[in-house]
Amino acid sequence: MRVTFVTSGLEHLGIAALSAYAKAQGHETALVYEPKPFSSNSGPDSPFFARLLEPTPEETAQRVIATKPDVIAFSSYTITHRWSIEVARALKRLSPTPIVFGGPHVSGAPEVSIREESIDAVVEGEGEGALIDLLECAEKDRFGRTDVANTWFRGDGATIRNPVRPLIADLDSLPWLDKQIFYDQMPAFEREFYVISRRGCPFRCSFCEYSIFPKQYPGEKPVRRRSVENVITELEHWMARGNIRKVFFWDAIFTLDVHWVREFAKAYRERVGLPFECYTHPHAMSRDMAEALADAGCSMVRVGVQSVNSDTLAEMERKGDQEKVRTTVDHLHEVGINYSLDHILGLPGEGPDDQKNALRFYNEVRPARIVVHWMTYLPGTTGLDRAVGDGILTQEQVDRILAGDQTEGFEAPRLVGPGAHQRALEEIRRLEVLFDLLPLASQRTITWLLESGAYRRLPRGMAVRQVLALALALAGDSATRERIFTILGAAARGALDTTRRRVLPASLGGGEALADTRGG
Ligand code: B12
Ligand code: SF4
Repeated sequence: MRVTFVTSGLEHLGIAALSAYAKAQGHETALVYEPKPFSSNSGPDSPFFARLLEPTPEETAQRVIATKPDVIAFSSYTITHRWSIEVARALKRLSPTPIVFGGPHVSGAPEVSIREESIDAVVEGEGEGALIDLLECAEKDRFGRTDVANTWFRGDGATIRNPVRPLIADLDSLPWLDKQIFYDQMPAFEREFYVISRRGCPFRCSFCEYSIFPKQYPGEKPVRRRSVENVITELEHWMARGNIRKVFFWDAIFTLDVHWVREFAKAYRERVGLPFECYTHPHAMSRDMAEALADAGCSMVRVGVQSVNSDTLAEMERKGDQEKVRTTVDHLHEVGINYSLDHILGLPGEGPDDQKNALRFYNEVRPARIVVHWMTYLPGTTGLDRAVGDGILTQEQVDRILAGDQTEGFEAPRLVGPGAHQRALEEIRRLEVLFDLLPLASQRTITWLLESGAYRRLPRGMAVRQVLALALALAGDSATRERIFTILGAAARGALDTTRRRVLPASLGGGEALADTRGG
């Protein structure tokens, strides 16, 4: 059987995992990847350029059909779900091939997602086993069975929900990710090698996808990790091609087990030796851990801070406080590792004063970068469940989020009404630029901008933030530069491909001819 995956945005490790697994079980795979650089929330977003230079759902559907799939598979994020549905609808107008959806969005809202007529099956949770079962029971225009574990179907009149199968306990038993499926189309992705050494997270922050876990997998152990040998051998294999400049470990928290990290450090330093970046949590960092990371040659650690207000963190069921962050960055500073801090704006109950406190604190600890997100209410999370009761969202807004319709407005700032809330949000938006500026400006400049109120006169908006991000990349370490160049490279390549497909006849490499060469 041949499964064609359809995705947009950046490299997708879940699809690479599923593709490798399907191939190992004797199936064929193809990928239709649309960079969508101007609307993916991951690069230089612009509705004008998106309309001009990005493919329409119909164009993407044509590319999918050209790969001659037996099953079509989408992986949805909340921000990409609407686009995925539009492509799925265009596909159904062209062909009855079964369409299956998986990924974080539908995992968080399976009962709503399966109501969409263009979707034949929705997979929740870990997808390897379910995908293989679905491939094996795929017939010409339908799935022949509806008892596939992890999978939701539309029955006659009622929704069919199947239980989830146990999580894969031994990650070493899985094949390495099929990275080639992305590199064939976007060679720049190989420069920064994305890898995961573990699945799952022990924590349950209410704004995070992992808060769904106890509901979805009651009684299961969430965190599983590959052996050091398995990870290092994979890296050696890819390094031999000579294209990787840097490695990024996307584990939710890389630093959970100091014994594993020590063993990893020795092997990584001796056999890989490339700079790498990873995530930590303030409750998962110690002096020993920082030393082990330094020993391995770690170039940057991303620290999930999110808020410096202990009450907010407690409210979000997130462990940690300002002191834990301080000791974390002290450890990293002492061993000479750069750190970047993740911060969330618009958390429930937080106003401009909380952001000013955060800025004062960040200005003391002086990170190399601050990654700022607005609070997002994601399907299935405990944060979304509570938002209606707490008066933050209306039921109608929740319904739109679950359906993937509120593709932008599911972020906090666009959800509150007029009045004091609106004024507070305006002020937070003015402060936002200081988070981007902080690593580039001196401590005194930031203090002056913040305490004198001069930050209110700074230019702001997405364009300013993007210019600052570019400036930071150019001024910062080579790792950050690599990421920016990869994203810009994806933007250029995506725009070029769409233009070529529209302008050139098939005989000169446009239209369907291009679609054919890029599938598989
Ligand atoms: C690594 C990572 C990234 C990486 C790589 C993306 C990727 N998916 O590989 C990068 C940096 C590119 C990234 C970007 C973003 N991310 Co991210 N990312 C993660 C992270 C930390 C780990 C994902 C991972 O690699 N898991 C391991 C792989 C093997 O598992 P998986 O992708 O979940 O896939 C498995 C199952 O979900 C399922 N499955 C998935 N798809 C399908 C499809 C089918 C057909 C089937 C059958 C099964 C199936 O089977 C897979 C194998 O078991 C998660 C955290 C989390 N809780 O998962 C967030 C997470 C997925 N990201 C998230 C978000 C919001 C984003 C961004 C939108 C952020 C932003 N604003 O820019 C962007 C989206 C960019 C884009 N459009 O491409 C959210 C998604 C929530 C949601 N409901 O949409 C998560 C859940 C974090 C959170 N906030 O809770 N991310
Ligand atoms: S620690 Fe990070 S990955 Fe784990 S639940 Fe909290 S936000 Fe999610």
